[in-house]
Amino acid sequence: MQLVTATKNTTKFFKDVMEGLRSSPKRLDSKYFYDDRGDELFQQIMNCEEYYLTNCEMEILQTQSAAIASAIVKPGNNFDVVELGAGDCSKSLHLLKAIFKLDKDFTFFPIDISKHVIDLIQKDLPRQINGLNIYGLNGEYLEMLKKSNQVSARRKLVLFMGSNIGNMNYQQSIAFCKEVRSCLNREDYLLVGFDLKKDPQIILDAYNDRQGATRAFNLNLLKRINKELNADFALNNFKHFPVYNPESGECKSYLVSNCRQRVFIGDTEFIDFEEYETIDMEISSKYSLHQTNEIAKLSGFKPVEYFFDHKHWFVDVLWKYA
Ligand code: AVI
Repeated sequence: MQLVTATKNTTKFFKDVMEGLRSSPKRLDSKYFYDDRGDELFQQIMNCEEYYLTNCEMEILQTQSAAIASAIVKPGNNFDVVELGAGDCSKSLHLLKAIFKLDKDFTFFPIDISKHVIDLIQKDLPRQINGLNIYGLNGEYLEMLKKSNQVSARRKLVLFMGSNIGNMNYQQSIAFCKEVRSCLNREDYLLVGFDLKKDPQIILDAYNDRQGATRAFNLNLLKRINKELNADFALNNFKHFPVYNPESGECKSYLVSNCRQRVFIGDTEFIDFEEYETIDMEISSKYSLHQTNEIAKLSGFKPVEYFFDHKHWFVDVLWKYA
């Protein structure tokens, strides 16, 4: 059974990679960044001085979790917490603790694309919150959110933090939030973490850290393709190149081919690159507060409370099903 799943996942990975590299302009899906090494590199990014997002949101959760919890917990009206893209849970831990103080009965459903991450959460989180019910779900956000509905019919708080929504463009984020809403009910909430527009240089630096962690994170996807799909990307032939457009709020990471080259993927398939041809690796969208309200409205939610860090660089907004 496990073998069947592994083959299916590899086939999907292969299909997505080939489709992305055969399109013009070339692209790869950033959800594939997160193999075991990718998870490690993302941890390194989060510890980089330039990557302010984690610290901003951590400050919000450390200082305002009690307020978030009290907006949601209603005596006698049980609910569960679902986290889309749970990662290491270091931020949500503060909120989970605050909720647990008010209501010990809820189940936490962490959802993550990385199996490694879900295994770690299931092992470590009970040590931090003794008695917490955890039901880990490894897979794609929406598929697993639907699965959580099959497991429990309770009211829900869905967490979509860490600016994960930024890894979509504006239209995609609306479509995604609509899909999330279609899995929810009238009394449900969504807590969304948005990285806000700010000095463009600060944003660009966050995706071009001096340590080279973000560069390694991007190149690691080529390494992963080499390893899992038997490809022969020469990593030195690609340059990490992030750009930020302060008008659209889109920060995009590219890998740029240094030379004309042919890359084999498996024994028979190959992809040709022109000199300076790009691979679009990732989008990290930044928003004004007004735009976050528009996304809420257009996807069927009503913003009920805003939680900012002290610099107002980041916001976790509590939306209610409307
Ligand atoms: C996960 N996501 C919100 C991160 C971001 O900021 O877009 C991923 C990342 N990519 C490069 N650095 C961090």
